[in-house]
Amino acid sequence: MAASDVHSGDSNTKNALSVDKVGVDEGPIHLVEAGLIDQLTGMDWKVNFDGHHQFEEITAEDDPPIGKLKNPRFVSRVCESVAKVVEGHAKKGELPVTLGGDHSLAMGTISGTLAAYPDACVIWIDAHADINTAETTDSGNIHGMPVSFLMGLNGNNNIPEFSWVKPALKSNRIVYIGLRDVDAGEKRILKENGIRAFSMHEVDKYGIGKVVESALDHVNPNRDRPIHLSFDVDALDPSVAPSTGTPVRGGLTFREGHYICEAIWETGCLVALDLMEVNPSLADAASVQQTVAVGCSLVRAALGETLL
Ligand code: EXY
Ligand code: MN
Ligand code: MN
Ligand code: MN
Repeated sequence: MAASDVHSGDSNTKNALSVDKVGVDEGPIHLVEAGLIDQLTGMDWKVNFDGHHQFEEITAEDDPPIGKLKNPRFVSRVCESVAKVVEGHAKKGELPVTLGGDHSLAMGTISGTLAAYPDACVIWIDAHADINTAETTDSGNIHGMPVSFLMGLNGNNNIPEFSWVKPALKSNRIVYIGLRDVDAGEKRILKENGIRAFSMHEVDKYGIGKVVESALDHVNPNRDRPIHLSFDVDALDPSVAPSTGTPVRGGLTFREGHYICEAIWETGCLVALDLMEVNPSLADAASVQQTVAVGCSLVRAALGETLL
């Protein structure tokens, strides 16, 4: 097997502006301490573990909101750095696995993937669409916005702090699975841009097998484009993955989540993987252990672990 590169990062600060998200930076540490690297090595991957990226925090006074955006300078700085790391590994033919951390990091990981593979497509597994713009966001949390930056929906990214983000993601190169908590402004953006999304309604109606096939037919009809899989654990039902910042009931089962990962692996097109939003601070020890174990298991499934 080719080398994979596992690294972790977090675009979240612990300052007073982000108390709603404190703790998500611990997620990657738990995933690694649970033995993820050894598990992948045991699957014959040659793993280069970058370690946990550390970033100098910016104090709240030095990082006031820009418009509604919270912690904009810090989030941007972390994502830009992650973009360079992912691009570098991808260009060496390695498969970058990024453990979050906050899903705002996908602004970095997908920028890196698209710099290395301009024709890549994105499969985004989430309860949320994460496509609010600086205008439509109510919360100001950038983890609800990365797709809008990747698509250049913020006035072509004219917020100077985010001007490094190239609007490289085309609306027909991203597909969602698992949505069930989408803001009104986001629904409008999805419609206006013709973005294909499979909500939990479609998963219930057609079954996960058909949904994944249709999603691939949309973004990768000939199964020849590189795939970036960005998996937010809150796509899973909270009974399966309770330790996450924005749980929404009615989510994917354990097997539906794993099926997605297995089916993407089977295409042979996977070039980058994110596992995001594991937050060990938000639940009791047993729930944390359960969520971390599911997270490791999803990564293994996406990297070719078979059931037989
Ligand atoms: N749509 C809401 C917002 O923009 O604040 C909630 C976003 C939650 C995002 C999580 C990571 O997927
Ligand atoms: Mn988050
Ligand atoms: Mn997300
Ligand atoms: Mn989410």
